[in-house]
Amino acid sequence: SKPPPKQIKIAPPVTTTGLTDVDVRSGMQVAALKQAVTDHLRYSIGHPPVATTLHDYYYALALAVRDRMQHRWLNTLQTNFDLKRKIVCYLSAEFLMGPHLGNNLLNLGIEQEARAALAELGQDLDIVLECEEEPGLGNGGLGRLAACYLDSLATLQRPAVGYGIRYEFGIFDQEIHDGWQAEITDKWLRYGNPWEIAKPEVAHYVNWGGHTEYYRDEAGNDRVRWMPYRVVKGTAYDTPTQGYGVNNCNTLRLWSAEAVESFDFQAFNTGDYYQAVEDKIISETVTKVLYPNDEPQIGKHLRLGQQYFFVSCSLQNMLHILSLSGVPVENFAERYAVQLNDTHPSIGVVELMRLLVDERRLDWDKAWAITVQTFGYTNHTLLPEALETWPLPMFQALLPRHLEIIYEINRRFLDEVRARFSGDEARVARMSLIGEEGEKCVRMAHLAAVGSHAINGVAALHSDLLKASVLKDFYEMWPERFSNKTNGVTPRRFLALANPGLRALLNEALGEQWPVNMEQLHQLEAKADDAAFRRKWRAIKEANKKRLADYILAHTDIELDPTWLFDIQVKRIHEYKRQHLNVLHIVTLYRRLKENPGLNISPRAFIFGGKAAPGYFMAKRIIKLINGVAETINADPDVNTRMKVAFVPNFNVQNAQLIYPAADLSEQISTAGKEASGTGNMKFMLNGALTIGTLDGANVEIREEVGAENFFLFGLTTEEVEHIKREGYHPTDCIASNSELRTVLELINSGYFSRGDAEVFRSVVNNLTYSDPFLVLADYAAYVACQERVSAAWQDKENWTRMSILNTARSGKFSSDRAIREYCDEIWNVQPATVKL
Ligand code: T68
Repeated sequence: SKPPPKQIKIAPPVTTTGLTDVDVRSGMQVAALKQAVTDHLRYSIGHPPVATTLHDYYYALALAVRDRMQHRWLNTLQTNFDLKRKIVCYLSAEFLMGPHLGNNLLNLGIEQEARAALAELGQDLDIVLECEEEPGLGNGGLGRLAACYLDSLATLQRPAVGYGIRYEFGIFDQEIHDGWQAEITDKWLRYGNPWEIAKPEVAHYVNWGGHTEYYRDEAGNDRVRWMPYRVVKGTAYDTPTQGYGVNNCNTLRLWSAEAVESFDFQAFNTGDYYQAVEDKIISETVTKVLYPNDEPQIGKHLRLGQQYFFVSCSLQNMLHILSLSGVPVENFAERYAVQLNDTHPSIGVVELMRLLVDERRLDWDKAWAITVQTFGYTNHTLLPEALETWPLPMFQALLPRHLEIIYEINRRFLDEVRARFSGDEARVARMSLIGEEGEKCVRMAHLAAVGSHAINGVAALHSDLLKASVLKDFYEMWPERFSNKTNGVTPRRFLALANPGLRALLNEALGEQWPVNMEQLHQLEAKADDAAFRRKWRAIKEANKKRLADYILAHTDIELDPTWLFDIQVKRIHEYKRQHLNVLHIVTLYRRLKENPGLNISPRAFIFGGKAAPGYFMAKRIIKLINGVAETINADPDVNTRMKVAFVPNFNVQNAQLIYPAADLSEQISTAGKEASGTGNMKFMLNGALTIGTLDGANVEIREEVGAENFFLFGLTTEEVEHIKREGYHPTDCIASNSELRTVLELINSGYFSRGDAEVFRSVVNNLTYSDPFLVLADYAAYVACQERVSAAWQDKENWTRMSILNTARSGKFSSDRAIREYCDEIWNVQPATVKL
């Protein structure tokens, strides 16, 4: 046998700049970053100088930044393993992360260094940042909330994994053609994704279809075996998520579906090559595309398949890691807190039972205790059309074993209901996991409620309504399970990153801790009375408005004056959000100006943005209406020196960061009781916009925080809405009693805003006239009157600025850090773990 090799010490290679390789991978100074970018340009990308593009610089800097996070990420994983801490697993079908590069530079604290390093290479960081294709793996509020929560979890040093789906195509890109929305597939992976790390060795197998068989095991127990029709493989792609000002770097783990090779081989061997290829295509379809519907549920087979796919991969992954750590499966709930982001992952309740009972052979009661202790459920909507149910035959065909388990959960659960409320069979039918009126279905909200120890709404009003309506019976059964967790947004991305001007002023006034201690913003209240401070505040707002005006000009050819009041409504287009109420006010103002050219109004830019679900007829007409009104008004010299309208195409996280900081007025005008919380309302407030809004969702709490005198309130309350609906609502009465409203509707109906075509908006006007499900006309007069108060208030610049400052000063509650602390303390029981380098 040979002697052991002599230990040789290898000196770290030194580059021409005198830096070591270690510096190039992890150094935070300008020289190290510059060398890292050059190295990545050469070794990771490898274009000759003549072919090097701006995008290459983006990619190289992204890789350099990822190297710096990698270091922190590995230490976080090791620390969590060593400390054996409980981990939050946030299950969400959507994560709307937005561009990574700017945020990661901010959270690592190396923006200036990166800017200088690029400058030395002849590049401008701001232009390089624009090269990033944002991962739009979500529809709107729900997906963005998940992203804000990941930011806060890492920043608050809580061990956490976000589990979701790596859609090959995210939310469609919106283009506006002749005023109509056109949908373009989002090929976000086209030029590669420097932020993800593929983990081909981290893979789990997911079954579909087939049937179940009963057998007796060696110990003589009756057991069930699932004989699937198809198996799909899920592979992990990890994106490190860096906390702000800490070393903690958590994981976003997204699953991608692939064909199982052995299946291909089988077909190969039998000579059926085409069958094998077809199987591969079917398997890969599972994670192909994000469903672009936000509220109404879409009962599609593939959607249920996506949900089960990512949830099964995630739970298998948790069990696998648990056993690697040598922790017995009985302790699952002590090590994992699993949160269901709406009902989309609620099949997890059943899947965990299957994994524990069928595969780990735990007895039912033990498994059920673990399951309920593990899960928490967040509800995001009360709209009946949005509540998820799956037709029984579809469910049975895809998940035959799960249906059996649901029947057993339901049998035991309904026994409990009968024991508590004996003789109340109506209640039993209402609460059942299976809906039996009409076509039989599985009720996912009931499943989530029964399988979770904690159930929460996303704003105080919404949590109350949840207990009084959709989950009333469940509240009566288990009041202790219910709580409120008002949403929050990350002040890092939506204030520090989006509004660098305001960041600098806040740093100067408060020091640099406010992004992680938003209560400090209260110290601004004293500054609201300081005229010099107000001047600075106004200058920042106006620069932000100029920045947005430039963007809008470049993308729409509409020129806006940054000295005007910027009145902004950006969010998904939905009847309950009432963009058309906003339009009715605009047309009202237009007519008033035409009738009375001398009218003294505050000049305003009305700005809209938002996507409509591709199949949502009314929402698409509303986009066309906004653009039609914009075209007419912007071209009319009688009014266009005092009002203009713009629709910003393709509202997404990237342009949102330009939009929120530029707002004077935030439109939050949903029908009371319909918007669960809203989070855009919070992003506007953070950036010093005043709100015009109804008493809906988190508006209620925003108004409480900022004070009634700094909020423009209008409209029916939830109780009034319900009362009117009960009594029978007749929108024609509103029209009959308001001649101005009648004229406005007639003008829209006449084709005035559609180049004479009186057909285009007939459906919108008819809907409002004869049905108006969201009480647009009932709130019209109050809204217009409230807008007059806004106009008057804008005339007093100094007082408007005071109110603007107070909005920012009192926005601390709406930091996602506050929300995440509440989840950690009251639902998850997860403690911080400090990560050292
Ligand atoms: C939103 N919901 C709520 N849903 O509407 C909003 N739905 O009030 C709240 O602030 C936000 O959630 C966060 O709590 C959504 O965004 C969806 O996007 C969605 C997607 C697929 C299916 C159903």
